[in-house]
Amino acid sequence: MTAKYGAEQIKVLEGLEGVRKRPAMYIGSTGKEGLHHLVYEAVDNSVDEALAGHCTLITVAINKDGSVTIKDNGRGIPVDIHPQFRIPAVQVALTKLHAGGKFDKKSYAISGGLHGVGISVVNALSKKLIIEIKRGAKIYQQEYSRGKARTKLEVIGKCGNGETGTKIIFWPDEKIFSALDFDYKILETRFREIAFLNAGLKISLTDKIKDKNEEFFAAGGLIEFVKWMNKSKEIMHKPIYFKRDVNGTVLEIAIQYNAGYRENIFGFVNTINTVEGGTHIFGFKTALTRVINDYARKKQALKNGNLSGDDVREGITAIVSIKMGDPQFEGQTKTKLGNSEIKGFVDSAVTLALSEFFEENPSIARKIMSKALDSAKARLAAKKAKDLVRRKNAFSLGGLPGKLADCSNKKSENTELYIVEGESAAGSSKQARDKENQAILPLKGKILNVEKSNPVRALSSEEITNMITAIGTGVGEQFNLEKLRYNKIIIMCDADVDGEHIKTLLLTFFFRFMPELIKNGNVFVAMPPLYRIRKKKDYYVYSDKELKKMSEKLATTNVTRFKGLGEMSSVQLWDTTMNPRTRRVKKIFIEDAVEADQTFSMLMGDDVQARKQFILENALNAELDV
Ligand code: 0RA
Repeated sequence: MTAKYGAEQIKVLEGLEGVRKRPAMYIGSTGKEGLHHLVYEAVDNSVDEALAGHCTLITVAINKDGSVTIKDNGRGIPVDIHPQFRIPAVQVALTKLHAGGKFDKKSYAISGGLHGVGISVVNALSKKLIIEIKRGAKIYQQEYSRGKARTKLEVIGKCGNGETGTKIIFWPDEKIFSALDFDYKILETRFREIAFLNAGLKISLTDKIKDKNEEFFAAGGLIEFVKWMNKSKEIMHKPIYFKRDVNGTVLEIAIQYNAGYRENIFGFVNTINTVEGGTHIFGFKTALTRVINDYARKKQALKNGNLSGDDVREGITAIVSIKMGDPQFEGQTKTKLGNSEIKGFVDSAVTLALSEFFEENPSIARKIMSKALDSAKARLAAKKAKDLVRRKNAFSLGGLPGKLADCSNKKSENTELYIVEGESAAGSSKQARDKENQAILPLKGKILNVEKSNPVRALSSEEITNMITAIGTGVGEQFNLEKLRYNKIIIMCDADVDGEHIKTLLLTFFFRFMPELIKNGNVFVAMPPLYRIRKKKDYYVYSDKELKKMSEKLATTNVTRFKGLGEMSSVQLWDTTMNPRTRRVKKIFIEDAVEADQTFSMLMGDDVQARKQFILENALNAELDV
């Protein structure tokens, strides 16, 4: 090859050097999440090929040697010489940043991938990558290392003329990643979601280490998705489904109400879960409220006033999926759809389709309407109850709960609210705390299981109203993040079974009533030590694994197990669990919204069999990571 080739190559490689220098900018992190992001990025390219209508099967394998194989039956990445770069097009895709499938806008109108950085990022962050392409009756292969081609693209064999596809095997670079093990469960969740969102696309996942295999396939697409989400709930009707395609923007919606009280609306844009919502969700909610109000008025079931958004969404499970050309993602985690034209598009499409459905299915329409009317009645009753609580609270300090030991700093920036289980622990933590910035709210044992009670009952429970008032944001439609009174909400419970249960009840409350706080990163769990080792000075130990290590290191067996927080002196409590410089706290985040919803329903709901199964499967990693 000539000097020209070399020069182009250098320009290209500079781009990937940037990826290696700042990997987190491209894949979020270099931990477990980032590692799995490599697989998503590669799979997204195959999903794009499916969205374009050319691919029906994607197979993914976790291999014994630490690599992952992603294979599809699409058209195969083009191998002809790229006119500008004078190297095979596939090599451009693998070595040029942002060159994924998207460099050819004519080929792809729609494209997934959260960061959309493409397959070159996977290449840059792999110590080795092999690509194999079947195209034009030939099999091509090329090998890379850390973003650089190690071989030229070679023909290594023949195949049937109609046989096309792309196969990538990559070995993540241990110089980049702190974690190198792929987790079957994490991949499984995402692939199930992709299969539901792309009716007819089959994704096969194999773990050759654990010897596990599963195929994800949903002929019914979103209809199966809502059924799956409602699988442990009492459903009210068969799913409502419609699809609209206007100038290549495709809207698909599935709705199924259940007998519960919760709202479960999940939005997806080009198969990406828009956790922060956006214009598509806004348009959907607006239309839903309007159609149900209009229907109720027409049936003379609603004389005065209106059903609120919360009323019409009680017990709803819905998926709003949009596939579109140029999505603009906004928000903290870039998961909020910003395109303003989408709001009106979804609003009018849903208004038309849903009113038509109601006309044609009066018995379903009636059930949904009655549920919303019931909810409105309960809402009025709850308002009365809340007013009562508020009046009661007005007698305590500035409307704050009497049990709250507030901090003196009134700005929320550096302040923390400790929610503490038990009287004696609350007592020591009040002595231990930094009064300037740390507030203590004691809890009387177990709070109500909000998963099993209706919102009216939940919101009239004293422990729960105390928390809501102390936190300041309100709940539901009135939730306002700007009113948050503390920067960190820290749940502090004993490190025993009861403590775990209370922790789960509290997390369930936050997940159902203030999910925004979790999404915004304000909710934490304190990690009190399990043991103290006395040897000249005191050492605190936070897990059994650590205990083994420490006792070996200190050559000692002089060990005290803490039975509960209340047993610690205020000095010990401060040193181990509350001092921001020395304590450990765990930030709670929602890895996958659909999965988290299922987990909470199952952990706290009525399906005993499912809960048993979950506990059996998860007994070893009993940590609650939502
Ligand atoms: C650009 C153009 C064409 C296919 C692809 C990219 C493609 C990329 C990937 C990545 C993973 N699997 C893929 N499959 C296809 C189409 C070119 C043509 O017209 O045949």
